[in-house]
Amino acid sequence: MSFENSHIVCSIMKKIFSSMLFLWLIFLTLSEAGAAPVQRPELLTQLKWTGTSWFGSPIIHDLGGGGKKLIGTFYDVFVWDHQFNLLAKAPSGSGYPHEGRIYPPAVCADLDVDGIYEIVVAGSNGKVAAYEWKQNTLAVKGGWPALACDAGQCPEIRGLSAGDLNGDGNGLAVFAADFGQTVCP
Ligand SMILES: [Ca+2]
Ligand SMILES: [Ca+2]
Repeated sequence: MSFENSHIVCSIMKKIFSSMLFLWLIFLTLSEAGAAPVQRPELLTQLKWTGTSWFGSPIIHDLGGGGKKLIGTFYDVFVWDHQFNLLAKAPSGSGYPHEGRIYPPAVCADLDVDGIYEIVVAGSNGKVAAYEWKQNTLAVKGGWPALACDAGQCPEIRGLSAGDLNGDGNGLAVFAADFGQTVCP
């Protein structure tokens, strides 16, 4: 390699090295900025005898007022107050609005914008139940449970969501999914 070529290669190497150094410094700066101290977790309580938890994340919501509440969906639906006192329970079973395990995360929203919040859960046999939070307890909403069945099959529901389908800001539609297809109750 001639001296001139060697000089060009060296110059390119220097540029690459200085670019990498610059990126590394940006990375270090961002890492430092994002390394704020995190509060140590504190065990507040241990809730027992709820049954197995599947994929229903706990929900913290005021359900329209009266302080924050903790909502748990396992087989039964539980609502605790902020001090973990049980306020209400909606049981699971063939004679109830929902049955079997509650596999997907629940929907917690005011579906029809009437000021009353609903907790929507899905279980076995295609059942999707909406419970209203009224007078400090859970009451099944009129017209529910809905059945999310398709081609005569009513499977366990594995996915649940809600959205304002037509974008008019008024009301949410609930969507349920089983093994690979979306079925609307
Ligand atoms: Ca409502
Ligand atoms: Ca709408």
